Amino acid sequence: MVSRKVLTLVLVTRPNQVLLGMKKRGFGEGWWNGFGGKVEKGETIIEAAKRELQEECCLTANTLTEVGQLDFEFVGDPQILEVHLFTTKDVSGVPTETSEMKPQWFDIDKIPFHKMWPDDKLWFPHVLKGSKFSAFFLFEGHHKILKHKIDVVTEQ
Ligand code: 6U4
Ligand code: NA
Ligand code: NA
Repeated sequence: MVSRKVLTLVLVTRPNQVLLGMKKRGFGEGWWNGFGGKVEKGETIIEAAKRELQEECCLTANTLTEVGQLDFEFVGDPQILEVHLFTTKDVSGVPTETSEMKPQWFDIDKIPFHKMWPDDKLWFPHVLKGSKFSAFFLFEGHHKILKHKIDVVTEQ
């Protein structure tokens, strides 16, 4: 049976820069990524996105804008990961390293795609333009994309 696991991913931006975190453990360890994780029972997706941002880098999101959904299938695994992607410019606090993530600001022309999930280079340009989109990726292992499709919902 195909099941879906719902996750969140938050990109914090400021002019010409995006905040990424080096994942120190677990899924995606060793790669730079936005902040996020599993939606828990009894919370909304937005509540989960805010909680994970707080837990992983000590920032409070005052607003979040939903910009896209990323669905990931892995060959041999019946579980689809459904990742809800948000952006925000409006946060309180200071990015702080935690046991899960080490945050760092990157210039948008110096995003370290070679040390990120391989799908990121495909959809980041849409986010940076302000487009909304829905995407699907079929992975073999964690490094190889066999198929992908990105549908832009609102073009910018
Ligand atoms: P626990 O088990 O509680 O430590 P949790 O923090 O809930 O885990 P985690 O860290 O496994 O969840 O969440 C994975 C994070 O990685 C989510 O923010 C979604 C994100 N993610 C998963 N696949 C991705 C991919 N292919 N590209 C990407 N982000 C991905 O950019
Ligand atoms: Na996480
Ligand atoms: Na979590």
